[in-house]
Amino acid sequence: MSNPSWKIGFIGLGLMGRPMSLNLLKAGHSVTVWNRTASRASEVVAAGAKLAKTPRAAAAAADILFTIVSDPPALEEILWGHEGKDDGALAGLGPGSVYVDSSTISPVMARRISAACSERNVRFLDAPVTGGDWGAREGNLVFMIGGEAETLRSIEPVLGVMGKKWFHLGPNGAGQTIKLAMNGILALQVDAMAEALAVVKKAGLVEEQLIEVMQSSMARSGLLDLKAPLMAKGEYKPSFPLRLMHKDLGLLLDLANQLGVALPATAAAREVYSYVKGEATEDLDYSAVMRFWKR
Ligand code: NA7
Repeated sequence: MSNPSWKIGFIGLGLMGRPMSLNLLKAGHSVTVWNRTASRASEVVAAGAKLAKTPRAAAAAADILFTIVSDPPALEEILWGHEGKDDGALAGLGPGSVYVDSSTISPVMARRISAACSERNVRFLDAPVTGGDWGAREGNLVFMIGGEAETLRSIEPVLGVMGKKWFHLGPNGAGQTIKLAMNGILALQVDAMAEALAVVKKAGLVEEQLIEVMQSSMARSGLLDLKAPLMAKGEYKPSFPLRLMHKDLGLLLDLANQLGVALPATAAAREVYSYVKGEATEDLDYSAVMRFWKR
């Protein structure tokens, strides 16, 4: 059970942040939220959260601040604020507080945030998550953590409200590195499934039978369980949006480039994700990569 006397700031109430903050409220924490589109905070405010006027105010109200927003530019705006306004979250964080970012961003940015936090005597963890919106609702997320082990230990009870597992993976940036590597595998797996399903369909066979055979083989996986039947049916309600997977593939390719590692399969898959993203008129799950073949 987490200590309900902790004051928590929570920035970013999207598909992931909304259920995560609701779980913190359910556990009895005092939660102050901020979201760019204030109307999307109404469910969380109705559940007992206070609504801050700026990211800075949400940070100032917190012993522990969480952020989970789309991408590096969004986080940059939230942390450093708008020019001349001094409304960024970093300016609000008090000495001794803990800041946890669960967005998926670059490891380089995670280290830049860590340096900015050190200057303010704030302890920072990069803590991206896996588990999708279902995991966020059920409090079943898995956190991949970079930063000081001691800082992680101090917030474990709070993580336990939103997640079932966390891994300490190294210094700041390590959580993001593992997350990007993992998402590279997921993106390739789904892309490979889409290719195979397209062949089976064109051959006049039943797509679901490929899934059934695979689930009886060494290739069986949870991903196949979740995504393949929806891909066969053409149902792509976002659980992990394709636009975010596309962003992560870009971040992974940048990281590999910095490290001097060639990722030819990832580069090819990103082209397919780019195509589907470019054609989409609605928000889609990343399994909609299937649309490249089912046009
Ligand atoms: P969503 O559902 O797209 O939510 C994104 C959140 O980020 C949402 O709160 C947005 O606010 C916020 N956002 C986006 N751009 C900005 C800018 N420029 N400034 C401030 N806030 C912004 O994403 P998920 O919840 O699925 O995923 C979040 C992260 O976890 C992401 O990094 C994934 O890769 C993993 P809005 O409501 O649109 O005003």
